[in-house]
Amino acid sequence: MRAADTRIPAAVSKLAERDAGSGPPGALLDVIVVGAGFAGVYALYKFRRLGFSVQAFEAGGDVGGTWYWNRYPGCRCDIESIYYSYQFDDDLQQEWEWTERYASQPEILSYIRHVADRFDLRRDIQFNTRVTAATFQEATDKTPSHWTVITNDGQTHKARFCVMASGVLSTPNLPDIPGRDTFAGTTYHTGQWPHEEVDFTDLKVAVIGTGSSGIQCIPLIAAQARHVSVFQRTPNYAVPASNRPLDPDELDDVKSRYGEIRAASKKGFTALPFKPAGRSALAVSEQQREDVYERWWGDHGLAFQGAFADLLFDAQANRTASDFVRRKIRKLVDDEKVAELLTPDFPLGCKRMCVDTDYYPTYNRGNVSLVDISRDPIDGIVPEGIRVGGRVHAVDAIVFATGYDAITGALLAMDLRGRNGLTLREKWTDGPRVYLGLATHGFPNLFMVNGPGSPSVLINMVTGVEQHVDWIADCLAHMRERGLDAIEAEAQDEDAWAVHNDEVAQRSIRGDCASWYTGANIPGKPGGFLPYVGGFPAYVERCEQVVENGYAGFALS
Ligand code: N01
Repeated sequence: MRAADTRIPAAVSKLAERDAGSGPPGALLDVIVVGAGFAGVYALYKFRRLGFSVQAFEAGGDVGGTWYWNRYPGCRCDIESIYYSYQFDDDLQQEWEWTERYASQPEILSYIRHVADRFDLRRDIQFNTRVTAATFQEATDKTPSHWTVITNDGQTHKARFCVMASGVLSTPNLPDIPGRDTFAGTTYHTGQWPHEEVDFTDLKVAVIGTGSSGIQCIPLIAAQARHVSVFQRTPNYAVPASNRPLDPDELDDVKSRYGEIRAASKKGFTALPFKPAGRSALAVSEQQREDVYERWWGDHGLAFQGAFADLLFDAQANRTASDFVRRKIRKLVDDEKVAELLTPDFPLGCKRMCVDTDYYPTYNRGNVSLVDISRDPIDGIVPEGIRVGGRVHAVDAIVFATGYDAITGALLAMDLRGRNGLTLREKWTDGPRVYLGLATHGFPNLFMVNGPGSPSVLINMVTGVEQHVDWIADCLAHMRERGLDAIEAEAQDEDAWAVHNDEVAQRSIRGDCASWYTGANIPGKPGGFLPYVGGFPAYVERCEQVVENGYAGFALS
C-alpha cells in the first residue's frame, strides 16, 4: 500500500453521508454503477444504504441483466433457486416464495423486479441507456479524481468511482458466417430473445450451437416446430436437471434454517452448502462408483461433477465420470450414429457442463435432425437457409445459441480510458490483468464485479456478487473515513494474481480444452483461464487478508 499522503481537501473529497440518491443531473456523484442485473441492483442498494450518491445505467428496459435478455424457451437456472437468491436482507429471504427447485427465467426476473421495487431502487436506474465510454480524470486543486461517463444518449455524467456490473455473459457472440444478413427468414440469438412470444408452429427451424442455451431450448422448440435441424460443432455433456415443483413444507424448512444454510454456503468451494465429496473416484470399486454416479445422475444436476473429489482435477478419475455419461447418451439416443455424434471426447466439466430436460431423447423424435459441422463447417447462410458441404438446409428461422464474448466482452465493448489515456483494450492486449478480479492498474477508482480473475461463473454467482459488492462498499467507506482520493491496483500484485490464477487453473482439468472460460470461442481473443479456479473460501480469505493488511496490493492516495 502507498502511504496516504496526498489527502484532498475535505470540501471536494466528501463522499456524502446521507441516504443518497443520484442528486441533480450533471453533479459529481460518488458512484456510477454500470448495469442493473443481480450485481448492479445489489450495488445500488448497498452504496445508497451507506449514504453514497449513486446512479445506475442499464442498457435493458428493466432490471435483471442475463435474466432480462435470455427469454428463450426453456431458459432456467442450473443452481437451485433457494441458493440462487440474495441473502443481504432476511425479510426478503423469508417473504419470497420460490415455486420450483430450479427457477425458470420468468420467475427469476419477477424476483429481481420485486427486489428493485421493495427497496425503491428504480428511481436511481436510467434504463434503456448504454454506457459507451468512461475516462479517468486526474485530481486537480478544485476537483477530486473522477470518471466522466458517456451514455448512448450523448449525455456526460461524472462520478468519483465507477463500478462495472456489466455482466460476464452479456455480450452475445453472433458468428460472422458469410451471407448471414441475406437470410430471408427470421433470426434469433438466445441472449437477445424477443419480449413477445415466438411461435415456431409449422416452421422449419435451425439451431446453431449445443452449449447450455441450445441444450435447454432445443427440446421445447422441437415440441412446437415442424422440423428442427441442430447444427453441432462440438457435443457437450448434459446431465438431467431433475427439476420439480418445490413443496411448500420444504421451502418453509429451508427458510427456518436459512442462516445456517448461508453460513455453510460461504464455506463451500462453489459458494453452495454442499460438503465436498471426500473420496477419489479411483478409491472405490467399479460397482460402488457406478452406484454413486447413478444416484447423482438421478438428482444432483450440475453437482454431478462433484460426485467424487477429484473429478475436476485428475484425468483418470474424470474418465470414469465421462465414460458414465457417454454410456448414458448411448442408452438415451436410439440411432447409434446420432448417439456417437452427441458423445463428447473431452473430459467432463472441462467446458461448462450443461443440465437438461429431455435433451437426448429429443433426438429420437421424427422431426429433429443433427447436422455435424465438426469437420465440414457451415459454408454460408443463403436466403433459403444454411449451407454445409454444398448442401442447403432450407429453414424458416435460425436460432443462434452461439454463446457470448464472456467475462471481458462487456468491459471491452466500452471505450474505457484510464491514466494517461490508456485504453482498457490496449492494457489487455495480451489478456486481462485484474487484481482479485476487482481492479486493474492504470484505472484508479474503477471496480469490476465478477471481473476476470474472480471466481464468478464457477460459483453461485449471487453469493459471489454480494461478496464483491460488500468488499467494494467497505473500501469506499474506508476511503471516505480517511478522506482518500484514489485507489489503484499495483501492477506487480495484479501480475502475481494472474500467475497464481494460471497455476490453480493448471491443477484443474478445466484449462485442458477450448472453451469460453479461456476465450477460445471468440476468434482472436487472447488465451488464459479467465475465472479464478481456487474456490470461493480461498478467494474470500485472500480478499479479507488484503483489507487486514491495509489494502495490500493497492495504492491509496
Ligand atoms: O454458449 P456456449 P451458451 N459455428 O458458448 C457453438 C451460461 N448459461 O449460451 O463448442 C457453429 O456454451 C459452440 O460450439 P463450440 C452457462 O455458464 C447457463 O450455450 O465452440 N457453432 C457451442 O456449441 C453457459 O456455459 C444456463 O465448438 C458455433 C455453442 O455455439 C454459458 O451461459 C443456460 C459457432 C455456444 O455454447 C454459455 O452458454 C444458458 C459457429 N461459428 C447459459 N460459434 C443455465 O443456467 C459458436 N458455436 C442452465
